Amino acid sequence: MSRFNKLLVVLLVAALQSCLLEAAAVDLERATSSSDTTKDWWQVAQFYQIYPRSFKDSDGDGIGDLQGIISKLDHLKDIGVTATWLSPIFASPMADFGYDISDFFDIQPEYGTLDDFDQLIAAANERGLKIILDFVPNHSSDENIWFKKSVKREKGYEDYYVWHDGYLNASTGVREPPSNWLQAFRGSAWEWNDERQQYYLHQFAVKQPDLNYRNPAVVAQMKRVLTFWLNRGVAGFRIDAVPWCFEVVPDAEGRYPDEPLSGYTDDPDDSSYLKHIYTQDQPETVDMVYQWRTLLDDYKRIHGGDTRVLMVETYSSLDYVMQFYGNRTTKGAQIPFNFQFIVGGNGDKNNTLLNATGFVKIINSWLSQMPAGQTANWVMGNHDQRRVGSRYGEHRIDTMNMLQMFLPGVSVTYQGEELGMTDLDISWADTRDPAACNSNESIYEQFTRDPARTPFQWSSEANAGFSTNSSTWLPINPNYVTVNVETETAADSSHLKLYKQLVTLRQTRTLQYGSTRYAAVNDNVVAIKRSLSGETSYVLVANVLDTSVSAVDVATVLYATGSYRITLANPEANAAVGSNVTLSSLALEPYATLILESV
Ligand SMILES: *[C@@H]1O[C@H](CO)[C@@H](O)[C@H](O)[C@H]1NC(C)=O
Ligand SMILES: *[C@@H]1O[C@H](CO)[C@@H](O)[C@H](O)[C@H]1NC(C)=O
Ligand SMILES: *[C@@H]1O[C@H](CO)[C@@H](O)[C@H](O)[C@H]1NC(C)=O
Ligand SMILES: *[C@@H]1O[C@H](CO)[C@@H](O)[C@H](O)[C@H]1NC(C)=O
Ligand SMILES: *[C@@H]1O[C@H](CO)[C@@H](O)[C@H](O)[C@H]1NC(C)=O
Ligand SMILES: *[C@@H]1O[C@H](CO)[C@@H](O)[C@H](O)[C@H]1NC(C)=O
Ligand SMILES: *[C@@H]1O[C@H](CO)[C@@H](O)[C@H](O)[C@H]1NC(C)=O
Ligand SMILES: CC(=O)N[C@H]1CO[C@H](CO)[C@@H](O)[C@@H]1O
Ligand SMILES: [Ca+2]
Ligand SMILES: [Ca+2]
Repeated sequence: MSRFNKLLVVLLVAALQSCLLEAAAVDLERATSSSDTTKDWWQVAQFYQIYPRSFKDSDGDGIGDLQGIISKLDHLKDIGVTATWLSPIFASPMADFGYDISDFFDIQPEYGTLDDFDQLIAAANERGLKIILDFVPNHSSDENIWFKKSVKREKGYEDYYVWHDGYLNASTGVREPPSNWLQAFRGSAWEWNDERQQYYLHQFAVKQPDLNYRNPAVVAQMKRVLTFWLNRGVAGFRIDAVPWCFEVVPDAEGRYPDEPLSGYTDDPDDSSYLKHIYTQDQPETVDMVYQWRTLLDDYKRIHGGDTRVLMVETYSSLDYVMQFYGNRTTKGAQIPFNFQFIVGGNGDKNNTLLNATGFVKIINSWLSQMPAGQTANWVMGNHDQRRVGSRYGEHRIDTMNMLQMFLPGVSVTYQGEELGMTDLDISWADTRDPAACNSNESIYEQFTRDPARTPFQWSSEANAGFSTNSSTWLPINPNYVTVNVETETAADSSHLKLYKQLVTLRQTRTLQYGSTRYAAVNDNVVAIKRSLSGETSYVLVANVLDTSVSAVDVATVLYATGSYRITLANPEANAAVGSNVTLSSLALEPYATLILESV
């Protein structure tokens, strides 16, 4: 590589309405010589996460399935999606809805068969859509044959999982777990197994024993899993729960060290009670991801076809996350998920009051720390988080889609966000998520992930067109009568219509290759410019607060000269698409977001 991205940070001081505000304008400049004008498919892809259980039910059992997905591929194509990643569809007792895999080489019967999967790949290929699978490396189900063999200490499987005797407490005579480690879903991470007479480690639910990555046979086995699905035509993998893969090596006496208290909570069962310095973010985990990338690249070299991608799920600190991109000598994942819009701001639950400075901090955190030559990505939500409309406020649903599509790099949509689906409060009786079920009726709402997992809303017909069965695995959000694909497609303006326009806009050369400049103009207004020599420039202005603003100058911070007109607007803006604007003096209604183009 003879060129590197040049990062230029400019600090401006702007005097606004009698108070002095500091606004950071950041310019991300790309060299755009001729050899830099082609991008690989994934760099300009519109990714879409399908949560199969809630996408489309084809056989009336109230649960989404592969034939359901096949029947809706035309919809994905219609809205401009080019690649989709599926949450796990592998054989599983469903203790953690597919994140507990009993057979990594087979499909969960309620979702379909390997034949259905082959049909899905063929039908997707016909439409130019790529299918990416969720790879869950950290653990298997306790019903996996590997675990059963390990329990019996069968030859070759003795050390497939992380086993330990624990310790006999001399004063009480009671056996105690090897360390104070906690599982993600409340309580000890160690479970006693009567048959083997040892504890096993499970960083997630009891039914999700951790595989032992210090055993080369496990490493090789998991590579076989990847190759098996590559042979069936997948375009890559999204890797689940990466930070948990490796734990610290035990000391010479075989002891695992206790983790220190975090001070975040007094609840000793809550995983955030401890600082996870020995059970997460170990350096060996990064190297493992590099090895998986090598496997994908080797596969392409041998078998041809398009680049296979790796997407990495990790909520770790940014400097650790950035390591997954690779280092100077070794390639890593193309897409370490950028969760800054989830973990940044005021945290993962409620960003409804976040101001323009907060938004720009989030944007800047990724772009300023991303290594040179890499591609950014923007993930607003997923099946573990509250819906975007519930976290950022319903008035900002379009704004968030506009930001996601306008910012440089890969865009990832969680199913339903294109419709503006919102959280549904789920009663304790209807609660299914183990993270909530392991707690109790008075506190489960803090832990539940069910509200963002309700069935997809296809139409205003019975059961939202999701299923013919009126009893679905999670209840359907009653707002489906207006928030659904059919109604939003027919409407003059809707979240879905705007989403489709954004997908189209994203295909312009400016948005694919252009440089980016962004700033908080004042507490209310985020301004972003995308420009490319010889092409139309675009400017996004978003009033992210519930107060109106007038006479806002975005021209100065963006170095934007010339005339602009409105090309897209959310309904919160009282704006006529096609009309001219004066960048040096804009008026914006509460929550108004505009995309402008140079004329
Ligand atoms: C409808 O779904 C429920 C579970 O939600 C299931 O028990 C029932 O068998 C389903 N009905 C049919 C006809 O499959
Ligand atoms: C042994 O048990 C006692 C009583 O529950 C407890 O206070 C003590 O910390 C335990 N010792 C160890 C080494 O865990
Ligand atoms: C890059 O990562 C590889 C694999 O983990 C490691 O062997 C190598 O030393 C690293 N190189 C640099 C320059 O950090
Ligand atoms: C988020 O916070 C705002 C302002 O405090 C409040 O009005 C809103 O109800 C909260 N939303 C949720 C989902 O907690
Ligand atoms: C805007 O957000 C920033 C960062 O989140 C915060 O420090 C500042 O106090 C906020 N400004 C106002 C007026 O609330
Ligand atoms: C629920 O769990 C919390 C935290 O462990 C506890 O304080 C509370 O008493 C429990 N409530 C019920 C109804 O069990
Ligand atoms: C908008 O601006 C362009 C370029 O300055 C100009 O040609 C056009 O007439 C203007 N349109 C309106 C409606 O003012
Ligand atoms: C976003 C995501 O996929 N989270 C998953 C992380 O891993 C655990 C355990 O496999 C799952 O429960 C989460 O759903
Ligand atoms: Ca079904
Ligand atoms: Ca592990």
